[in-house]
Amino acid sequence: MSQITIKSIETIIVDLPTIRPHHLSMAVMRNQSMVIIRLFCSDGIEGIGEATTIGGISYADEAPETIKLAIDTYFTPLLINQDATKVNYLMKVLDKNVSGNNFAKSGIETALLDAQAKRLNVKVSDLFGGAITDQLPVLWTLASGDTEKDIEEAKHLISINRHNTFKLKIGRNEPQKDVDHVAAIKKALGKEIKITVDVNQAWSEQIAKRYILQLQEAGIDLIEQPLVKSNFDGLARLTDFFDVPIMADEAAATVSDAFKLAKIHAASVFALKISKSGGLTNIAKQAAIAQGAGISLYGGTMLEGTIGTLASAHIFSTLPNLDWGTELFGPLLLTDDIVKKPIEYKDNSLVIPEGFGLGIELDLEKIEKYKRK
Ligand code: MUC
Ligand code: MG
Repeated sequence: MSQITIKSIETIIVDLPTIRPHHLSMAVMRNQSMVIIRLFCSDGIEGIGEATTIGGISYADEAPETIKLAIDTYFTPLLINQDATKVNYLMKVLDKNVSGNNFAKSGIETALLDAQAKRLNVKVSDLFGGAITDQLPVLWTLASGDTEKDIEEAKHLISINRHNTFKLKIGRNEPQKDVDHVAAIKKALGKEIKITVDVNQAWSEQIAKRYILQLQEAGIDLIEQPLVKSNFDGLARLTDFFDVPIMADEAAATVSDAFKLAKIHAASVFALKISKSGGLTNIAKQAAIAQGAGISLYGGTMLEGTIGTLASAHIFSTLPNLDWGTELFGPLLLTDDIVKKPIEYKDNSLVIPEGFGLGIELDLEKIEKYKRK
């Protein structure tokens, strides 16, 4: 059989408005910019991928424009005419020749896996031993910037059975103001509703000690990334000190971060994201480290659209220790979609579609409409 090769790679920046402003400690999002990757192979199969970050270059050290440039200028010449079926080999070539750029690598690996799974008539999750479940629990982030609006939003989502767990983004205001905001929402929604908070690295260790105590007393279920991502020892001290579980997000980016954090038990939970880790295969490796260390898992998002969200869902669906569910709500934060059939969300969960590969088809008219000119 003649070799199946990669013929061309197209990258498209798509800008989609959000349904409301989304307030994080480092940025306020009013739209989301996604790099969509179309990888065309000699057997006529197209693999689709997505590389997306948050708030331009404020969240991570890659931005939509640098992701597109890195793929077009540096990744593509390394991949063209190579065997499209050798995903691990191609990722090794990229790792050897490209330093960092994990978001871009994740988008390319997604496209390669989508193509390979379609070629074999299986789902992407089947390439990792198969899904344990076809439905993943999904929380919603309340981040309108206004306490009353957040309460109203949560009550509505609870009433239509779309979400029963909420994450609050804090770290943008004075700590006491943020903690009062969280406590007011917890009180309004009641004991049954789980609330987590994401500080996105905004606190020093001393501030964290003082205010996590208040959050714990208010009944908050999980504290995400209170300290700067490089402070692994500080995170370990907080994990040891508090009853409320501490989750590493920005700190737990790569496989080697997972190993170093696990070694000192710096967190009780890891937030996994395909973008930070450089792809789905690395998520499986991080998950194995966590499992060995008795650390729970949470399926994180970089607020990707449907493609990145489903790529994440496929790998998360194979993990036995996804104790904290997921936050794969990215497409619901956007006013429109660029695939023919949007993801179904029901019973506080995301339903992974039937169909080979990721199980989606691009809507090329929508891509044309939202494509950055
Ligand atoms: C983050 O740091 O977790 C995930 C959900 C959300 O609202 O923001 C992201 C980023
Ligand atoms: Mg986070």
